[in-house]
Amino acid sequence: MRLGWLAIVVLIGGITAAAAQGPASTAPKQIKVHLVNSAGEDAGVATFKTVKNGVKVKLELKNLRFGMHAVHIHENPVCDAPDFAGAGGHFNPDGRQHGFLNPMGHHNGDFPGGISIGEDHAGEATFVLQSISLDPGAPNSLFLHGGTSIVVHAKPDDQKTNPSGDSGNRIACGIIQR
Ligand SMILES: [Cu+2]
Repeated sequence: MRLGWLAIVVLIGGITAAAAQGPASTAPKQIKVHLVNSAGEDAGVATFKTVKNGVKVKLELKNLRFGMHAVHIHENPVCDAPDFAGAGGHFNPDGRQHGFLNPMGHHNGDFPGGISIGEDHAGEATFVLQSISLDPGAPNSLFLHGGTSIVVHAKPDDQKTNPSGDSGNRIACGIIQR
């Protein structure tokens, strides 16, 4: 019975969508993104969730090299190991420069910190990014132009060097799509 009602609600929703649909009605509340490392191995998961002041990003990563690593949202939904060059530059619809310490900053896809990977090659970190959205209709939507990607770098982010924080090679990547 419950499924039946759901189906009806979905149907009505679909019929009225063209007229009544605000972008928020189709925005996923949460998405999970799977990352791969340069060797094509599973590098863990990033979970994106809409919160009051932005999007909360929880990183649960593995199979990565020990140390601090920069993390960014990049502009293309492409993760082409081993160098992930296809991910393109940082997601930056607002047209700013890189880094939270840059007076001209920051990119929409910049993270205020990085992730610390332990000797077990795993690590966790959580951030709230205020300049991105899961709302497909928003100008700063992660789903703009077919999606974006989340990229982990070999080095930490200095938060000021344009355009990429002197963060070195790309060592993991996950495609962000609806
Ligand atoms: Cu990057």
